[in-house]
Amino acid sequence: MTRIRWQSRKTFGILLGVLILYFTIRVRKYEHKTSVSLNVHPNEAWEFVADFSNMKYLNPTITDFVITEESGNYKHWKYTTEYVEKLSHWPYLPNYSTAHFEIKATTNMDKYFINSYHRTCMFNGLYCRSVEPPRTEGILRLYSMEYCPYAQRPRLVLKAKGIPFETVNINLTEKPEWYFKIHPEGKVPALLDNGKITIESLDISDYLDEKYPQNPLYSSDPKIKQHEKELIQKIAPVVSGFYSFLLNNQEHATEEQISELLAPLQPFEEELSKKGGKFFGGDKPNMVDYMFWPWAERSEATVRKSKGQNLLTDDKIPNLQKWKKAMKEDRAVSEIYHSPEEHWKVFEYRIYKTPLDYDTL
Ligand SMILES: N[C@@H](CCC(=O)N[C@@H](CS)C(=O)NCC(=O)O)C(=O)O
Repeated sequence: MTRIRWQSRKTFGILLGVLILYFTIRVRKYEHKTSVSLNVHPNEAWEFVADFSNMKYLNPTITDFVITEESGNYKHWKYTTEYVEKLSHWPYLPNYSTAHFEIKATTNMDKYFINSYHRTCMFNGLYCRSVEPPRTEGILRLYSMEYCPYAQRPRLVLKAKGIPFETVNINLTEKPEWYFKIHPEGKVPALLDNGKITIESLDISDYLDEKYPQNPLYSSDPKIKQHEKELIQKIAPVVSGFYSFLLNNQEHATEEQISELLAPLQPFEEELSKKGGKFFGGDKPNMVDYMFWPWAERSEATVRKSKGQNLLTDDKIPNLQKWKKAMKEDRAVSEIYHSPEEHWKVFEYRIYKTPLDYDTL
């Protein structure tokens, strides 16, 4: 082969590669933000755009679809659809896509906005890429995971303060790529407030308490507030003692492990005894109560781990045990409470790799 022929083959190969790459990347993820203005009554316009079968007229490459979820009202409609399309520039293999559609009317309902976010599975469904569900304007979004104790903290704060919010649960065993733009390590929780992202459970909780004045969760006295913040810092050693016992493979706790578990609880036991109240916040839970609660809720799982050996008996931490009972009655706590059996299934999965389906827990 002459040098010139070899060179042109190489150039052709590179060009072909670039073209394939371009089409592959181009069709993987796309987002439509369309504003439609139709010369008909707003209700008719709404009915047109809210019905995915009409999307086939707007996008003739769609060959089949099914609606898997829908919710909302005439002003704001959301639905999820799974559809098959043969893209005009690559019609040889069908693409399987999931799309979240959102149709929103302007205040005087003369215009409708359609936002759609798609997850396209290319090459006959061999390769998929997920796309974040559509955001709702003006509503806080919490990226969470139902059984994550850290995410439970801001969820408790949101509930306790009655702040409306939407939740996007993240699959932490198969993190979606788009989530790394929200949290660089792909951890939950994260809060999105009108484009502003806050991470770390404590920072999110403090941010919410500062921004929403209803039911303040810290004392208005700076000295007491400082003390409350210091107490919150003492939760970390409780958490590490808890996990070092729970996530090891032994069945029975040694005396050393029991004291490791109990020692960091002492400042909290003493605080409750000094206060003489039901909660760290006195007669109602405050930030200390809510930041501490997720691990108290999980503490009964230690009984299952140690095959019935109760490590945290009433005589060792009488005030904390009373506090736990009172906390279970709190509205915010009870709304998102999970039983020790459920928590134990999650821990079993982490310790023994027992198969687990979070959706059916
Ligand atoms: N310091 C963080 C901890 C958050 C955290 O560790 N979250 C866990 C779930 S409970 C997580 O996202 N794990 C996934 C990972 O570490 O990749 C906070 O307080 O928000």
